[in-house]
Amino acid sequence: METIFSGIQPSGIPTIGNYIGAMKQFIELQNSYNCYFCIVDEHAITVPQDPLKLRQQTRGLAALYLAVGLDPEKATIFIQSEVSAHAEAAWIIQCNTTIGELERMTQFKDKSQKNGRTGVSAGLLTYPPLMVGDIVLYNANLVPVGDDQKQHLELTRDFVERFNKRYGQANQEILVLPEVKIAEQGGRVMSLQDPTSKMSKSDSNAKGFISMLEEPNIIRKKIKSAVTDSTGIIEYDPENKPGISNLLNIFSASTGRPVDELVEAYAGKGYGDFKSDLAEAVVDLLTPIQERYHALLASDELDDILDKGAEQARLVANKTLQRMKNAIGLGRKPRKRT
Ligand code: ATP
Ligand code: LTN
Repeated sequence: METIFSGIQPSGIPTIGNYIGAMKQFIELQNSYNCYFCIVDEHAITVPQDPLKLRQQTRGLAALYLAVGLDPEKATIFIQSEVSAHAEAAWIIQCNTTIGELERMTQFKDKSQKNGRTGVSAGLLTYPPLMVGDIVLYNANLVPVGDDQKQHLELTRDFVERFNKRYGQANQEILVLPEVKIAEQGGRVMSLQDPTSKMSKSDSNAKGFISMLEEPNIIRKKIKSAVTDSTGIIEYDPENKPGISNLLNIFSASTGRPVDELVEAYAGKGYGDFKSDLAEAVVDLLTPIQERYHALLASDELDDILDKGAEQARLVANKTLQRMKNAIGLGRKPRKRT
């Protein structure tokens, strides 16, 4: 069975963008792959976080993983900082990655442009190696992510090829070369207020995103005020009509109804009707998830699952880390495993 790894940062409450682009794929894939789904809290601290809130969001994200339908019997669910191999591997990877490669990452360019290069943490620049570590430690073959992570996956593949070439013995690869897997539809859910930029949980304008824990009335309000255009015609044309096309994508991903079918069903109808049906579809999608989420947060079950998950993750991650250390000559002598 092939292996999958993916992670979400507890840097806020996940949005329907995270659900459609990432979590929805996780649920489908857990039946046919050996899966590791991580709450990547070490990634979240590349920007300042309030300690209390970070803890709540970390536990909350774990509860959401379960609430959307991830099954701890099928997938290993764990918190990144509870497996120390991640931070160790990231150091080795940083030392085998150039500053030039990291400075080319669009996510770094965007985030550092907003705050000025000297005002952002060094971690914001060196965070892709931490992500590379996440993936290689579990020997992942496939990484399901949203469209915005493509470039980081390319960096991961470049790293693996370079590392294997530099340190591998003849025909013996140290690390597995992973492939990216982008959702066929909904790999890039756009902001409701600016449909040319990605929906983001850390957007300062809360009207731009719908969080997965949003109350029904707020969901209705946000969808009602979503930016569209003045033509009033419901058609799928992301280039010229990004607003309505984004709403069509969200509608389709929330209900499983193909975009074409929705376009046909709403032919001749106005944006008002469309938006109110879409709002109900999103409410129907999120309500049962929210109910399960609240029940899980109040139970002991969650911590037991995460303890077990970290234990399982450590076993695999430590083995790979030891393989990396052995290959590059760290320590007095090669060891079999820790
Ligand atoms: P932030 O918005 O705080 O910068 P983020 O939501 O982009 O963070 P993560 O929480 O790490 O970052 O994202 C987790 C997963 O969700 C990744 O696979 C990412 O590609 C995906 N994702 C995030 N936003 C979207 C979106 N708008 N559409 C589709 N997928 C998304
Ligand atoms: N960098 C990603 C989150 C992330 C991830 C990973 C995704 C961290 N480690 C490993 C897939 C695999 C982000 O910012 N969205």
